[in-house]
Amino acid sequence: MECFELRGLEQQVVNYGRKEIRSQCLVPFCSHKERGERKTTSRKEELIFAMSDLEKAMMAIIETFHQYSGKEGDKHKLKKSELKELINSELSHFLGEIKEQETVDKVMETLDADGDAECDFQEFVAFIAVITSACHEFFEHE
Ligand SMILES: [Ca+2]
Ligand SMILES: [Ca+2]
Repeated sequence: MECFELRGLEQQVVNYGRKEIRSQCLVPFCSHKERGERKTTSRKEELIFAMSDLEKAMMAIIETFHQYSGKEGDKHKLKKSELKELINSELSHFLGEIKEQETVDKVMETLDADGDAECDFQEFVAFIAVITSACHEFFEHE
């Protein structure tokens, strides 16, 4: 299948995260039963249907980022309020709830590698990698 070719796949995935997934009504995240009942009608749907759990998790990272980054200001960057909302809504089991503005400031300062006072996707992925690594340590020693 040509959509599995490595060349251009990265861009396809990025485009997916930005535009397509919203209109796909979260097909990759629905249950196996629902998916089984759904007829694949397009190449994009076939790709989503064929994705592994790891690939779906990667798509979830992209989708989640854009769900919050698109709320205010630059649609491709998280400002502090968007970052806070994302952490409190999507990472509460791993990070707990952020209440103090001071904590938000500190988190942004830590994540903001290029110093523009916002968190872009690359900075966000680095953040997810750090949390995932910490979870790995934690669950390894459980
Ligand atoms: Ca934004
Ligand atoms: Ca930044």
